[in-house]
Amino acid sequence: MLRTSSCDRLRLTPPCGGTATTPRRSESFTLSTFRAPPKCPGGIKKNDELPRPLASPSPPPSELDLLFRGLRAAFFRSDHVSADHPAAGVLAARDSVRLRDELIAAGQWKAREYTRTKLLDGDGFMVMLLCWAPECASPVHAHSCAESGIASNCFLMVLEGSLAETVYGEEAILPDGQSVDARFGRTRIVSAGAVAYINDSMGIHKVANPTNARAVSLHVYAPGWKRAPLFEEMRFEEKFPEVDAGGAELEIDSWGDF
Ligand code: CSS
Ligand code: FE2
Repeated sequence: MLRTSSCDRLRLTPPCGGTATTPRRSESFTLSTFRAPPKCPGGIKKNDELPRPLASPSPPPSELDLLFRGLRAAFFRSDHVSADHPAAGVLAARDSVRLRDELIAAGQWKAREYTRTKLLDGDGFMVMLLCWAPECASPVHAHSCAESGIASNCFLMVLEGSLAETVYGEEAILPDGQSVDARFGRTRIVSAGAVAYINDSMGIHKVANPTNARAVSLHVYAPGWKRAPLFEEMRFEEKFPEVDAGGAELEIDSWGDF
């Protein structure tokens, strides 16, 4: 006759949905391996299924994750960058409102200036967040790196507010090669959600926030650069209310305090 201990009695209680089994002698007193049956508040009928552990759903990727993944894939596919590069489609497919919400805390703000925050140093590209105080402007600049001479491309997506982009073609560049005639500038407004693109073969540009509200933009430079060549804007007649810029050469690690 088998001696019954309290342990045996526990083990002989059917676990939720399970059936009682006669313990084999070798394991019947093995306290260290005993596991209490799960609690079954509603009572368990014989053939009920054991409750399945809840699957923990992985959170959906952030808009920024999707952007970074898309850009990595786009630049892996092609390093021949133009307005039609797959990166343009990747940017256009992203939700600018969600991106803005995810990124706004990363931005830096300075009165009457714009700031740059590097978000990603990718392979063949760089992503920056630019925060534009009301009424500030970049200098007129090209997108080849002044240090390496390597031509870069700029995709710009406005996430908040709107920006005015003024493009200068070759005809605007004055004989000194370092200044432009402001009268030749073509300005357009880039509103939240819109994407603009430029490279040096299309012209050089300046970007401004001429409004009295702040603006935020996301820039993809391909490839990244260290210092951009600057041009002085010569005003021979007043065409627009002046939101002017000048100053030192534009360096990637400094803010646009022009
Ligand atoms: N490249 C400019 C902004 S307009 S593309 C800058 O970083 O200051
Ligand atoms: Fe630019």
